[in-house]
Amino acid sequence: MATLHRRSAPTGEHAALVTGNGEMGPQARPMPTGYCEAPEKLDQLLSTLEEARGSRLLIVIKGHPDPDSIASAIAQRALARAFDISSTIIYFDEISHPENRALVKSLDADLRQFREDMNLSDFDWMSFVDTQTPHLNVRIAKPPPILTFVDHHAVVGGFEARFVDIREDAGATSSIYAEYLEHSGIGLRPGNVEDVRLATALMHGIRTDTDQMLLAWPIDFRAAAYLRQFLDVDLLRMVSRQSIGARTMEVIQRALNNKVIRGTFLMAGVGFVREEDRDGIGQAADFLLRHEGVETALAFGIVNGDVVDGSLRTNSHTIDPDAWLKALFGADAAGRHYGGGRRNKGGFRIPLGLFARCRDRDVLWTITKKTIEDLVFDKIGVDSQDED
Ligand SMILES: [Mn+2]
Repeated sequence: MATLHRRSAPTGEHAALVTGNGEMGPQARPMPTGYCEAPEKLDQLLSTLEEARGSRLLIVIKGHPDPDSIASAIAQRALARAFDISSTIIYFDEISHPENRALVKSLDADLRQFREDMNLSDFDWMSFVDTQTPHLNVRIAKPPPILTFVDHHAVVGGFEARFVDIREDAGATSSIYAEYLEHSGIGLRPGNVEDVRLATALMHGIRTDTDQMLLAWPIDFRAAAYLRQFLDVDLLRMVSRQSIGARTMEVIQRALNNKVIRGTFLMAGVGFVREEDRDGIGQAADFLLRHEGVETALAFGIVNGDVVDGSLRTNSHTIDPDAWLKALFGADAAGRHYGGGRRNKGGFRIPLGLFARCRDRDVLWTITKKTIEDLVFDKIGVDSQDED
């Protein structure tokens, strides 16, 4: 009679790994997942960091910090630290999403928001993580040269950096950083509180950017396999709890009320939205994409009274959000595109300029809504006058 042997008990194992206070159970030992997608990139990165040994590094998060950019920045700091490089992580736009504020707080991540009295020229180098372009949002006399640029978005324009790693077949920048950590020998240490937090942040970044692994690529699964052994599952559960704030709920409600569906395309103008609630537009697009028969959802509004802000989500095989939004909205005089994105999602921001001074908000919204709807419906080839 055959006997079934289990390698380990299916229950209780989770508890044996890492508990909330970072203590390790008896089975914890880093487990190699065995495959490095880009060993040559890793070698280049390590020699680039070696060249910068002992220097001062400014790690830049552009746009509103999100889980992927936050985790990637912390990982970049950890890698740099192994070369005695001291790093400061800086961001410019508010951390608008309550979950992301909770994340930064529970990671004790020491991110600094840019202030006028900071002298960015004091740094020897800059690193950009999870950002499509390597430009600072502020003008400074002498921007430090770029040491590293790591991203998973399609690149925009040319630039110079010592090390560039752009992988469009990665669901998250966090996955690329997990690969560096796993195969560099710098790696994460089981039970080390800071490393456990970093692993948890990277996992959260990957899950967020891949729609909870639904849109994950091989590198994302490999990263998750590596990170799994270091995770603080309680912390991960806490930071990924999906509560929706009252004001976001209101934006979603307006999107539902105003939705217009043409074929498989859904558009929803949400009117005026406060700067701190702008993430509600993206969440509205996420939600509306679940509408039966809809393949692409676009939600937009006027944020802060002066910029048209929109989010596109798609399951369509024929719409590439990055190319689609760039072609639709074009670029400003300096050649910067109003929109961009990656495989399944994208966004755009169009300043209203002089029109932001229009005193009649209803008129301003009507013009904005009409313009965006006409442009989009022209592009997808339907008449916006058609009724549902
Ligand atoms: Mn990302």
